[in-house]
Amino acid sequence: MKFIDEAVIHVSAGKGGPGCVSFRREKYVPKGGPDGGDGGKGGDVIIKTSERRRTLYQFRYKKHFKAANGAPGQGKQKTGKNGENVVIEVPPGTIVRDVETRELIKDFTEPDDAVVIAKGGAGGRGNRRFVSSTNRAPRHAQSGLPGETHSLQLELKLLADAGIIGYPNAGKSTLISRLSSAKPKIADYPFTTLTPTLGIVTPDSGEPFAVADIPGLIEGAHNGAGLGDKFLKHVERTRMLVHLIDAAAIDPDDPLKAYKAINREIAGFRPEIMEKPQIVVLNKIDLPEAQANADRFLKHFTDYPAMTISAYTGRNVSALIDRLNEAINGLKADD
Ligand SMILES: Nc1nc2c(ncn2[C@@H]2O[C@H](COP(=O)(O)OP(=O)(O)OP(=O)(O)O)[C@@H](O)[C@H]2O)c(=O)[nH]1
Ligand SMILES: [Mg+2]
Repeated sequence: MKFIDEAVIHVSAGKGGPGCVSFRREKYVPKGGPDGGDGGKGGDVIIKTSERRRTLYQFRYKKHFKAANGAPGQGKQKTGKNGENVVIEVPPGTIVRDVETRELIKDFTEPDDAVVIAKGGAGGRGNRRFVSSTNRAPRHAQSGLPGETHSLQLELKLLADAGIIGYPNAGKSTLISRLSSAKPKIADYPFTTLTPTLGIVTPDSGEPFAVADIPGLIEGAHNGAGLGDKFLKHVERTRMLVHLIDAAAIDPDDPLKAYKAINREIAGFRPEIMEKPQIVVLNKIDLPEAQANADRFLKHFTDYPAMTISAYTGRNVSALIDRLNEAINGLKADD
């Protein structure tokens, strides 16, 4: 099961600055020699990996990247300034291809990797470079060379930063449709979602992150019940978990029953998963009885941070985004 994030960007490196035609002017030297400097080199476009980036979401709005042109050469043999480079940050794991030929340009596997993806044009030579035995006062200079331009296809296999687990019908798909622009099917019966849905969440501050809805967990899942352990593997690859619980369906006599059952399934599949950070979210708080049930649940609950929301009305959902954002940012890069 792979989620692919994609973007097309257009990069152009800077043009080289033109060389300069100039002659020395000095007192008492009526005919100074040529002293026109070279143009500066155009800036490069560089792509580098950064652990700060987790998705290609940034390229939804910014698709064009242009490095600065080199400055013209000047008299007194002064070379023009080089154009400034543009550095584009992508998450490790990003693959760069030529849009037209599909040719692989670079597979960024390393966390600190940088490649010049479009080279700036060389600056033109100034007139002093054209002095020869037959031409001591050349009156021409070169113009700068154009920079490279490319249209690039970026691809990234996305891993979800947070996985939403919980019983069928808990509201996982509803929540992901609230958190992101994903539009999974939502319905009032179990096993509506048959494959994980990924949504990109854009918090008020900081990097977007990816949340996946993990379908099909029920009692006995790790032994094959329901959709079985098909998607438990997916849980393993997320960095943290959101355990979503239908607060209206909490058993008043045994409020933690459903919660514990899901945890048993996960622990039965792979106990290490329980060591991942988790936020317990009691959903459907808008329904009658839900608040009273939630109070019963939360009364003695200390396993993980917990909160109540309504994915349906949106109540407290932005607080959940803040908490997820904080938790994910607090994780080390290799978690
Ligand atoms: N009142 C209320 N209903 C909700 C809330 N969240 C989800 N629902 C409803 O609960 C039902 C199930 O929601 P889904 O989002 O499909 O649940 P799911 O966890 O994705 O279910 P599966 O895909 O079957 O595992 C739908 O009828 C939703 O409209 C909520 O906060 N309040
Ligand atoms: Mg669903």
